[in-house]
Amino acid sequence: MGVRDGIGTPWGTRTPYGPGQRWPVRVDSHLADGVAPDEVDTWVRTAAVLHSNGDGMDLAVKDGRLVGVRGRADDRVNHGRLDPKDLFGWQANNSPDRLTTPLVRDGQGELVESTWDEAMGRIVERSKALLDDQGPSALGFYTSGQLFAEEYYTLAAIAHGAIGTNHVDGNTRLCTATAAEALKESFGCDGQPASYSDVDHADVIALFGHNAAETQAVLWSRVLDRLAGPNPPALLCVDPRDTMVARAAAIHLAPLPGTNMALMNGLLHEIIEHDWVDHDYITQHTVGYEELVQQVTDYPPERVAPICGVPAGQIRDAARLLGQAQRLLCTVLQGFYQSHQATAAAVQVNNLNLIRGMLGKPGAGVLQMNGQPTAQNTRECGADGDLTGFRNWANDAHVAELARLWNIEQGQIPHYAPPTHVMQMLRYAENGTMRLLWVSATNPAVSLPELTRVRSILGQDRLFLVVQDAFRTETAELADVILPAAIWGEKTGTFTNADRTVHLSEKAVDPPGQARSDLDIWLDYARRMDFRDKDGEQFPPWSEPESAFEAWKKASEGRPCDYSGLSYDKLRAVSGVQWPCNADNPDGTERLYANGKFYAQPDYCESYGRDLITGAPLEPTEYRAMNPDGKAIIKAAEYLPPNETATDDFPFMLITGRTIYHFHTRTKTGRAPQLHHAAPEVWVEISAADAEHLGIAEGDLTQVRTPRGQVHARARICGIRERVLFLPFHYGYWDTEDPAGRDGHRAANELTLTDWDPASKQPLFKTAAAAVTRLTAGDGPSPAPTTTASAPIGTDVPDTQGDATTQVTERNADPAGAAR
Ligand SMILES: Nc1nc2c(c(=O)[nH]1)N[C@H]1C(S)=C(S)[C@@H](COP(=O)(O)OP(=O)(O)OC[C@H]3O[C@@H](n4cnc5c(=O)[nH]c(N)nc54)[C@H](O)[C@@H]3O)O[C@H]1N2
Ligand SMILES: Nc1nc2c(c(=O)[nH]1)N[C@H]1C(S)=C(S)[C@@H](COP(=O)(O)OP(=O)(O)OC[C@H]3O[C@@H](n4cnc5c(=O)[nH]c(N)nc54)[C@H](O)[C@@H]3O)O[C@H]1N2
Ligand SMILES: [Mo]
Repeated sequence: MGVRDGIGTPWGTRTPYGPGQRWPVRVDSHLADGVAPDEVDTWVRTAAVLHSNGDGMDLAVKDGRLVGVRGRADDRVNHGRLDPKDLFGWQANNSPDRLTTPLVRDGQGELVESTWDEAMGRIVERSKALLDDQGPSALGFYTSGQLFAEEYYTLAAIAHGAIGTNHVDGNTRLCTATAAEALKESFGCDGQPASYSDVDHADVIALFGHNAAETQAVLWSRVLDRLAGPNPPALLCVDPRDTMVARAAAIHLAPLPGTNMALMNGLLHEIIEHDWVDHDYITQHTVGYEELVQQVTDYPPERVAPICGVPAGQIRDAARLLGQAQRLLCTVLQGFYQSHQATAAAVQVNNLNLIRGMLGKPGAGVLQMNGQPTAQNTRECGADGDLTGFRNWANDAHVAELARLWNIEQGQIPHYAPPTHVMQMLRYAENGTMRLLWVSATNPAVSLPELTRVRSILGQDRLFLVVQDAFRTETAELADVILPAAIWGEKTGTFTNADRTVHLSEKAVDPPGQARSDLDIWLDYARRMDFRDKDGEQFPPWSEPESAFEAWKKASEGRPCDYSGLSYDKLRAVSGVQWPCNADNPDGTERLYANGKFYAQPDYCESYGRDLITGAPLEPTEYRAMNPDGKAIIKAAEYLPPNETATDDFPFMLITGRTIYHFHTRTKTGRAPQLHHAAPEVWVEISAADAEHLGIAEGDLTQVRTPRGQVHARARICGIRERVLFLPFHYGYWDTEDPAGRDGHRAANELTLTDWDPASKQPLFKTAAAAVTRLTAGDGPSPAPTTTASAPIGTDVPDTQGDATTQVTERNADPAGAAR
């Protein structure tokens, strides 16, 4: 047993292990000051909700309140470990800032406390009027990657089924739309091929635009433990910043933002040229290889090097590492998904594993990572522009099946076009065809691009905005009705992490005041709207979490994301089960495609795919002709320069992203003192050469500008590549004096642009041209953490560390009781 500073040492003590060995257990726990372990009344089962890793954990409850957390030793994902956000973030549940009653606008336009009857009454009245006057398309729903499967399935049934609007999306559009799209393009269907346990076997792990050290900190601990053990894997890092991943890597490629596609074509060029290719696998299990060979002929390293700003020799070295790997695990995340040519580039990582035959066996596979804890469920349940159960909106038989399941007319489920993506929904709200927008568990007034525009659209009088949240966010300030939500720890439901692991999260404490679960709120809405199925029965027919889960199981049966073999009781007995879990796979499924069979048959696939450059959907007949036998699809694409590139006025490329201590718009982590103090304010990362050139010193206040706006941030001089700036996007305005905040000069999305990937429709948060100038001298170093990618180059910056309240207990458990 040991004690560590949970802030200063975020990855904890190493527990080294070798290839093929079981990752040792290390149970992390943290209890509120003054609470001893034997004073805890109950420990309640859940998993982490401040990232997609799905770390199994228990919540400590005392006197009806949360008082701490402990990792689960028997959990297949984390083997007991927890990251800083999980160790301290639960305190937000207890915050005095929680919403406890509904709020509505009074005659003066002020938000005032109200009752559920009044608030729901207003929503129902407006919904009915709009349905009568304009029809279902006047209503839109914008949800999250942070609710439970039961809740998404309910929303999907209400929105797609009962109401029949096509305007349903999740913030997963900003997050993992490209993951889903890339998987559909290559494998015909969403679903991660690989498993986290592949880290235990891989000899090469390649991270593409994925700062796992900060964003999946426990997964990173697993990698660090492999690196500390015998026969460690070699890492490849592709990221313009000097992240902890980059520092641990054998090879670090730092491409200019927006050039991933060129780099991938260069790597594939080398791999094909050296014939590091599994021809048998390609012949038996794929279509499209010849086009890839043709396409990448034009991308020798010498051509790619100046585009990416990466030396040709480094590209060759990286290709050799990838090409000669015996067990290659690749992960991809926002450095690809939110960058230029997102889907096209992410698909090339799938191609890499396909042509190397690196799929479905221990240590070999692809993780098109998720970000949010429950993003996988938004997609599976169909709350985001996918159809429930990975059904294909362009396949009438799939729509008919869904209509039978819901016992409604097929024509009621809109499928004339792909479901509307959120950027398009904004446009409909802007031009007035969408009049009611119901936002749940997301904060678009901070997280969507080009905030001036977002605020003006959401703030319009003619748009009836409903915001369902636990806190009075920047978005809530614009609402007509605010509904107080119960959150994680206060309600029961299931969710699924990035490697298909399903966890049950049980209610530990009551929600504050009158707050209610999202499930209860939507079912209440359905009853008040009096939605009925074909037989006049109330719809949806379920009434609480477990019956919703049973209904979802039926909807998923026979589909790739098959939950039919799961139950709440099973999830109480086993800590984490990977789907598909059904009669054939009662214990779940570790890896997809182990047999070289894909979910890509024309009658079964989730999508017929799109043109990677234009985004145009393929016709069913085109797909059938291309891939009659349902093999994996190798899709090639050319590199195109970004739409916005550096100019004389805006000579930098601006990227945005995360730090380990905060989650998104900080509604939770900003209210945990330990996390707040570790990274209290926005900063901007700049290279030493650029800083010197511009006369900027560590801690100076700067202005970062793009054609959309400006942000004021203190400079952190660090290892980012030259001509690139990085801003964390966590800092909105709720905790500033002025709710419009520093005259609107703090949130990174003041600067980002209204543009998205043609295939996945994911906005580009990581490719924009910007300028930076010094405003005033600093009075000390910038508030950026020193433990992470923002580590300073100078040594006179004090280390980021915790205090008496950040102690974390580590216990190395006896292997007998250990995780599988
Ligand atoms: N601590 C923490 N963890 C989180 C979250 C959080 O808010 N905080 N959020 C969760 C969610 S929802 C998500 S989606 C994930 C995101 O997890 P990540 O994708 O790992 O995080 P980001 O910081 O958004 O971006 C990753 C990296 O992309 C690099 N990058 C930027 N532009 C480019 C480019 O053009 N090419 C390449 N190759 N790289 C580029 C950046 O330098 C950055 O280091 O994290 C999840 N985990
Ligand atoms: N510039 C830039 N912008 C980005 C990104 C970036 O890298 N750069 N990343 C994008 C990505 S990947 C993501 S995922 C988004 C995240 O962006 P958002 O989703 O807007 O961020 P969050 O702060 O997580 O907002 C979630 C909200 O849900 C509330 N909430 C939590 N649990 C519950 C619940 O159970 N019920 C209800 N009703 N509410 C709940 C929280 O209080 C919070 O207000 O940001 C995107 N925006
Ligand atoms: Mo995300």
